[in-house]
Amino acid sequence: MLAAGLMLGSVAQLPGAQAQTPAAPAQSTAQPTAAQAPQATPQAAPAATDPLLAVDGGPAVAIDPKIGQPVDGRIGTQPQVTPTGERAAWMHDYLLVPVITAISLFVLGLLVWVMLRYRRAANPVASKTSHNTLIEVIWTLVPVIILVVIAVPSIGLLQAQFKPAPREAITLKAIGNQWYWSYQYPDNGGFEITSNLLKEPGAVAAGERARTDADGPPLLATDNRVVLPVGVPIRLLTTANDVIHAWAMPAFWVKLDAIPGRVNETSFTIKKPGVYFGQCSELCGARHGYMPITVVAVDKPTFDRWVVAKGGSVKGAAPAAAPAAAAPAAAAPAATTASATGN
Ligand SMILES: [Cu+2]
Repeated sequence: MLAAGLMLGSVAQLPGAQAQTPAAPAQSTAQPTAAQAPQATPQAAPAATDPLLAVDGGPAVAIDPKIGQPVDGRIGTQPQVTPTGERAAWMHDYLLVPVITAISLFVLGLLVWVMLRYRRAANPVASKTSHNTLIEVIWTLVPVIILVVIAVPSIGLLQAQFKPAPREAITLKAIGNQWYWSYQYPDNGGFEITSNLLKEPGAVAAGERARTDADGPPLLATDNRVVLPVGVPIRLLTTANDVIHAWAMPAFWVKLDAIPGRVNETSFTIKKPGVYFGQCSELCGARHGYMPITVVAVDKPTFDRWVVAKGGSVKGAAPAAAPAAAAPAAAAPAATTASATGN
């Protein structure tokens, strides 16, 4: 509550601007905010009735300890679960690493050869040669060819990483705050969730929820996970409320700055259901290391059920009978939140 009070205080100094900053639930999953503003905190009731929507209103998905998180002793990139990520990992593993390895070994070989063959004892009279046209042409042309060979797939990959999402994409807007992430789903009624680090069992106050292994690794697990559908293009928008953050998810090959007053965009499609962990990757202050990102990728029907449970709406779907009845009340303030937050 203190944190919420401070944040509200600071918001008041900015006339009109971002009056609905998702300030309230900064530190705790408990809901001390009910009495405040029309926040529409999406801890919707239907969640409790659906076993799939058990954990903090998110689908319960088993964590594969080898995918979507760092693994002890592993070298290289995390296993990629998006087409762009697979392409980038291929380029790294089968083009860049072999080229740089060959160049390094070649230069090392030349150095060793020069040190042995042309040391003073073996070669007392130094050559006075200062030019050799053939060698100069070779050592100019070969690097040019190497760079062109790298550039061709590299430019295509760069383009793929920032290709605008197709029309039917689902939008996830990630908003960086000191020091947590909040998320909006503008294509699904604009509801919002807030994602905080789950502290270790020894570090929580009495009654506060602590991390368990089912939540994920230490410093990476969050209370409210981002839920996204598999096989559907995702349009990721990032922005921030205070300083520059960066939304980074290694298994998706995504790292995008979140800048106050500005919206950045990229897109990706998740191929594999699972739980994926990432972190803020822009030094954003004292607790920069404590604003992790957790994404649960599920099939589209499960995603749709989660959206409805959160008070959101699903495009193209006829409003479901029972849960939708509760939705409009929650959805309306959520929509004003989205528009007031602007960008
Ligand atoms: Cu940050």
